Amino acid sequence: MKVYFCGSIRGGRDDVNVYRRIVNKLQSYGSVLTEHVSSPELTERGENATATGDRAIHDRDVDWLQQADVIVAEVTQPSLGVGYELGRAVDMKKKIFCLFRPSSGRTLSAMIRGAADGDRVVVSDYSDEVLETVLEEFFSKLNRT
Ligand code: 6IA
Repeated sequence: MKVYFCGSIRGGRDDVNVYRRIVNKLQSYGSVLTEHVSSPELTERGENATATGDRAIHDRDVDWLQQADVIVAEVTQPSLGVGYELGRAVDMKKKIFCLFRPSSGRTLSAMIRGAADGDRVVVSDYSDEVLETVLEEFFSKLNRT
C-alpha cells in the first residue's frame, strides 16, 4: 500500500514530533511516499527554495497524490499546502484520514471538518496517548473495505 502523509512545512514545524510518530506507524502498513515531511532537519524556512524548486515540489507531490492508495493528514497546525493537498485528493476521490488534536486549543477549519462524509473522508479528533490506536482502528477498517 502507498500512503501519502501530509503535515505542515512552511505553515510551521511545531508538530514535527507528532509527524514522526505517525510516519513510524504508517510504515507498518506500507510505503510512505512523503517520509521527509516528518524529518526534523526540514525547517519551515525550507532552504530558500526557488520558484522552479517549488514547481518541482508541487508537481512531484501531485504525482505522488495520484499514486497513493490512502492519504493521512495531521491537520492541527494550519498549512496552506496541506489544505491544498486535501482539496486535490478529494477531487481525485482518494480515501482520506485527517487527524486533529483539540488539546491544541485550535478549531479545525470548516472546510476540512465539513469535508468528512463518513466514507471516503474521515476526520478524527485524537489525544497524544491514543494516536497509534486511532491509526490502527482506521487501517483495520480500511483493510476490511
Ligand atoms: O504550506 P506547507 O509548506 O505547510 O505545506 C506542507 C505540505 O505540502 C506537506 O504535506 C508536503 O507534502 C507539501 N510540501 C510543501 N513543501 C514541500 C517540500 N519542500 N517538499 C515536499 N513536500 C512539500 C521541501 C524542500 C523545500 C522546503 C526546499
